Amino acid sequence: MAKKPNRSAPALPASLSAELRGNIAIVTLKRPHKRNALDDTTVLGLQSFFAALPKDIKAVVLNGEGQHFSAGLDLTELTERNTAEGVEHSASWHRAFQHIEFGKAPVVAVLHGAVVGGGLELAAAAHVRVAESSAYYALPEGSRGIYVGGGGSVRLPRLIGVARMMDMMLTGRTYSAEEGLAMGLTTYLVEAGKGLAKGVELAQRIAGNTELTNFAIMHALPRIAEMAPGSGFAMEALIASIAQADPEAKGRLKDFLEKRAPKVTRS
Ligand code: 1HE
Repeated sequence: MAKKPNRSAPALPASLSAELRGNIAIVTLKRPHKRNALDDTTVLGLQSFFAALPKDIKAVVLNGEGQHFSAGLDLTELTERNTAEGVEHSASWHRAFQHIEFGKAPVVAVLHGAVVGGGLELAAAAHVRVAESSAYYALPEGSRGIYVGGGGSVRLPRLIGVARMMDMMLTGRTYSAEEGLAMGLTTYLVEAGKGLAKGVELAQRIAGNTELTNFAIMHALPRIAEMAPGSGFAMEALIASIAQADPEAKGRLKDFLEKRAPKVTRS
């Protein structure tokens, strides 16, 4: 285990690093020699980190060292598993990625190079995806004789639809960062080398929201989106009323009405 980054962040394996910068954390996949392929240690490390985020961290940036964000599952670990072990392995990814998607703070993934297989599943668990122009998306599982196991069947169809995911898996089709914009994989497209700065800028903006609003957006919105309209409207009304009763929200609304808060402008 590597030493702790600082403050009260959990200890991480050598394949991950974390920097705590004010109220945001920057987590980096650090296996560039293996193209940031996700082995069990790294997946468990991600789970530990996101499960025990220091209390004052309000947003996280997730990126990868080297030429690629992630080559997906570490295929060397796959060969020895029997069926029961395979189920547990997939479940371990589900647990880890749940801590990202439904954790304590929104996550901005910064993508470049290969974002493939389990790497794309990891990116799909983030809340915002910044893609440098070099990024490309693929699901090579079909050609490898395997199947997504990191929650891809659940998360990716919500982003790109079942038909597109089927095509990616069946034919091995790849999409560029730019094509990903129209599809919903890329949230922001930036030039090569500009991803981390953009990711940090967005994370800082997210960290400036109230905790209650960020919680509602992360935890309630995806669930409400799946509800039947009747239940969804009722749930939305309840959450809206809880949010606006927060003294922090009241203060912010007052600030706007008394001309202390910025207007919404198109920059
Ligand atoms: C790996 C892996 C890996 C690289 N597992 N070792 N993922 C894939 O099918 C993608 C497989 N990887 C690639 O297609 C390419 O490596 C890349 C396009 C990502 C990068 O190419 P390149 O030319 O920069 O690197 P490389 O020479 O292919 O790889 C460098 C080393 O990383 C090499 O090891 P070395 O010991 O020969 O130096 C590679 O073997 C190693 N490497 N990718 C293990 N994935 C929860 S289920 C999810 C299911 C999936 O994710 S399936 C998709 C798996």
